[in-house]
Amino acid sequence: MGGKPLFKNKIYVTRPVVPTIEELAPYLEDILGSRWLTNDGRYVRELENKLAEFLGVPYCAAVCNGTMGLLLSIRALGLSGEVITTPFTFPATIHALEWCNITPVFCDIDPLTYNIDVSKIGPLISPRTTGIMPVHIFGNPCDVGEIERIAEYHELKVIYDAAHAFGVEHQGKGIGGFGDASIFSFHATKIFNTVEGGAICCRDAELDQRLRDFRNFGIRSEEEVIGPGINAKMNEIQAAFGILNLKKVRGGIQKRRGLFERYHGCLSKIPGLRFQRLSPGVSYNYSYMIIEIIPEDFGLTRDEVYMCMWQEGIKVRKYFWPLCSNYPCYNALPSANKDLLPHANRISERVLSLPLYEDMTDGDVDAITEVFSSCHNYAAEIRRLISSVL
Ligand code: T4K
Repeated sequence: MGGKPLFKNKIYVTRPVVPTIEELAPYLEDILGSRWLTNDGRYVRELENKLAEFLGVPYCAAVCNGTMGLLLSIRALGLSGEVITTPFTFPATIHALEWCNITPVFCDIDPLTYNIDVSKIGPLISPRTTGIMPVHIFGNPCDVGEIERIAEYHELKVIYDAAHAFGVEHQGKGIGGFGDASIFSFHATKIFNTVEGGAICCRDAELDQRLRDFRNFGIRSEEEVIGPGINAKMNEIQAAFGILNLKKVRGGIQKRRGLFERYHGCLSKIPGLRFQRLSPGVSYNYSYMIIEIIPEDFGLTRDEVYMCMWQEGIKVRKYFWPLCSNYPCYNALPSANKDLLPHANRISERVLSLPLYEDMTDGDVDAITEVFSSCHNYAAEIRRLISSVL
């Protein structure tokens, strides 16, 4: 508001965990010395074994990114026609369907958990439906029990987009163990990263083999190509990065938990702010700090608060706005009708993702929450000022 920004050095919504040069150097020496750089190398194998154990899943195939993980699973499970999914997600979820010539059918979300509203899935099932692709949004597990029941009854496949849910457990079970397949993202912005990368977890040995073939052009052996695969391989340097970062994940989650709880403590005192409701029986990964702003009670809209935050050098993000069903490439679909997606449209206009990462301090959290207090306390003045400059 004309003063100096609170954070001279901007504070981002997230920062990646990285290994030290000293940690990485022996791996690089080995990889460069052996000249085995990719195509099912020993470090990819080692990472996959470690991930399967960490995630508590029978099979885990590493891929070059989460989006390719979605595409491979869709193809390997033979989905076609229509797939029911949530509009409240990152574009990758919906684009993956579109890239496989599948029509996404948008289902509204639960206004408290922000996950797909399982009670609305049934009426969307048509003779063309072959699967459901829910997202454990911000790492919060979907109603996996009910989704399994619906899928079994209607003989549908389930692919979970678990991009945000690395390390999450649902009733003592690793979240990657539900559905026909679950996809994790290991992008730099995730709590576990391999710079870019991802993995597909499943419980079926045959499917796992098919996914592994598909990620390498469909090549099963030098003399056999089993289908139209693609190149979705992770390379050895990414895998080494992952092996090192995996050691830091549990500590990272603990650190994030402290920051998350501090945010909660401070923000819950301010009127007009609401938190995503976490599913019961969940061991959460604290990957995102999401706040919902109720303008009538807070005094400012989400977009007004966003402007204030950016002025203070706090690079909050509007995850996930715009809503996928409102993108020009999807808004003509019958299921994209705003009247059918009231909760998703409202939540998308109200949420903000706040900075949350291991290197943050309690002082950072206190400073950010202080800005929220000021926004609320001086809402009328701020609104006047904003409208005078726009
Ligand atoms: N499904 C879901 C539900 C997903 O959320 C995603 C990805 C996917 C599928 C697909 O998985 P991948 O194919 O990506 O593996 C970011 C990520 O690029 C994206 O992976 C992620 N979701 C999404 C939620 O967040 P942007 O466009 O917000 O990224 P960007 O570049 O604005 O980065 C956000 C902040 O992170 C920056 O302001 C600063 C910090 N940052 C970022 C990078 C790349 C760093 O500090 N260092 C970095 O190297 O999408």
